[in-house]
Amino acid sequence: MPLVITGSPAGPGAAFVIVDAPDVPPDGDGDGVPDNEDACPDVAGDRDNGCPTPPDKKACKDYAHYGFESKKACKEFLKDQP
Ligand SMILES: [Ca+2]
Repeated sequence: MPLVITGSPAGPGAAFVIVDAPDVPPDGDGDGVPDNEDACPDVAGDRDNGCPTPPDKKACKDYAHYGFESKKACKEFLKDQP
């Protein structure tokens, strides 16, 4: 848990107060999915796992970029999309 040292409200010369900072997990790509839960921590994504939705079946050539184990898994995901 990170610690933040803040100045004492009592003013200069008073003891410092150490408080716990809110424990916000890092989100390197800024997509709102914390890195420890993000299957694509380096790519901002719109899916629940933090990975982007492939625009079409051709994009499944780069299946790993979209967080899939295989091209097949990518295509099956797209099949279920509206
Ligand atoms: Ca991500």
